[in-house]
Amino acid sequence: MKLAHALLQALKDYGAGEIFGIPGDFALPFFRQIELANTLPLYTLSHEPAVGFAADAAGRYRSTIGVACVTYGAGALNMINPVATAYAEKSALVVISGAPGAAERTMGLGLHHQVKHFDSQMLIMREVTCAQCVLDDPETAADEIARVLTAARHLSRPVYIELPRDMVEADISEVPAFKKQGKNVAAAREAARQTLKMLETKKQPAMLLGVEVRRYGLEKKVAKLARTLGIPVLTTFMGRGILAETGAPTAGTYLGLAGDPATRRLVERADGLLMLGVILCDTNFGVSKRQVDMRTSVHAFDGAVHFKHHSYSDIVLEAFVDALLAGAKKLGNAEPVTAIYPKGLKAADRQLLPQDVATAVNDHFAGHDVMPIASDMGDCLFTAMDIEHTALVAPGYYATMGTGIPFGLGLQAASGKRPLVLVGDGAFQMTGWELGNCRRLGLNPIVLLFNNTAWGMLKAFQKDTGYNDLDDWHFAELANTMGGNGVRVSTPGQLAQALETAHADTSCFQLVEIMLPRDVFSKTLSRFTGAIAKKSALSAEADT
Ligand code: S1T
Repeated sequence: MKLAHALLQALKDYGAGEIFGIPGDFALPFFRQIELANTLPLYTLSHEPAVGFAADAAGRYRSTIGVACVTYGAGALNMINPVATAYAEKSALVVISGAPGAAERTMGLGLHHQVKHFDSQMLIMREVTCAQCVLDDPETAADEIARVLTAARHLSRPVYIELPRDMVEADISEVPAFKKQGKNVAAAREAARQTLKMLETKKQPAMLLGVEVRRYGLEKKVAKLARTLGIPVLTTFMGRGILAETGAPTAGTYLGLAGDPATRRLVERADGLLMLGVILCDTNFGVSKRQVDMRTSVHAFDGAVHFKHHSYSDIVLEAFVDALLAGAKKLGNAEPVTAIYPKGLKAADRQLLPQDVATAVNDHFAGHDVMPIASDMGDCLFTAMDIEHTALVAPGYYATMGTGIPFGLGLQAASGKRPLVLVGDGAFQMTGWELGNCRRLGLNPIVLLFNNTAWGMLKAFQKDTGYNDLDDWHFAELANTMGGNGVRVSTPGQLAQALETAHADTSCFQLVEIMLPRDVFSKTLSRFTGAIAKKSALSAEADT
């Protein structure tokens, strides 16, 4: 069969639900086949960073692969940041790039979009992906596609497929079907037995969940495990939103000194901590008051289970969770600990503050269905920690801006659910314009734009700086020209009304521009920056 059709069918069989992309002459032949074959819907956007973020979000939501398709050079290299985000945050993003054909490589001329040499792009992509291939041989193409897509699913990391434009209609064999990772059941059982034995002896055990629980589609199983064990269940900052769609109660998100003290103590005072799929990084543990004691923790991550001072390698997370489920029994006697979120915003006629946005959203969710949330980096993400626990896609570790709107578009394309998007004015300046594609693509997110006319999070770190101030772009007034509705609000009453109006109008995207003071931040961000400042002061003192 034609290589293009074999590749498209394989993408679908390995879990993709759509393709995001921007064509270019090196990719035109493949885009033509995408349209003719109609195996997967194609969403074209305006700038490749958004293509990568949207595809990543779609894969995260589905716990499978997301697919981004771009042209050689200018397109693919424009997408390095989203691919790096996917790598750091363990997301199975598949990048397909058009490339020069064999004849063009022997013309003896430098080609447009080429960098140093023909393989420059592959060399750059190697650094931000876990597997790569060039489909330049019909004999090996099918197995190469299977190898790379399997790596994406097994390792939950991005992969790179380079497709020379003269190979799109080459005749190749069918791509071998996806095979789930082999399970080292005996090792998983032994690790689970030891884990449960340890937890049974503890007075204050707890469970901390990270992104791999979502990436490998294990939320239902982990929710059942949580209910059986009957111990407090929390998520990391990056893992926020995990279990939300299972209805299992969670005790909130562990944010160290940036979070609620009672929540913090559940993790830091746990004498037995079971960490599933948790990335050990600074945004998850950087502002801990008391470092997690790895001697009394079990950490299952990246295909291994680390137990006190030894590790079980080659244990896939699902096998470990299955083994825990098989042997689990109730450990705690206490009722499950459920986090409480602020509600009841008074419609007073006063300046809005970041905290009010979370309360207003919780009030709105109380009267309507909870919405999945896509968030950008900035105080909007810290504010999200006070919003009801719901499915959340956010750059909680790699922490890049520009994700919010594209994440929202990818989330809605994959889920069919209308998302709530949280974005600051600085990040909106980067990729907010992708909203202009909503009418053509049939998407209608509700966007809450935190407009403090500044790179506010940086001002929280450096208060007396002028270079972090931005102009007021009056974003709400631009919404209509982009095919949506926009409104600017400055008081709690106006915000509550704007949420109701936005919810009622499903005809197009709704942009609610929330005017906030430049130097007032959410409680969580204030505590986060305060904790960072205290830690750096302490380490500076220690050095003297
Ligand atoms: N560029 C990109 C692509 N990502 C980044 N994270 C940064 C720069 C650095 C950076 C932050 S937070 C921040 C910047 C520039 C300001 C965000 O401003 P805005 O979107 O308006 O949100 P808010 O005002 O709520 O902060 C992180 C710390 O590295």
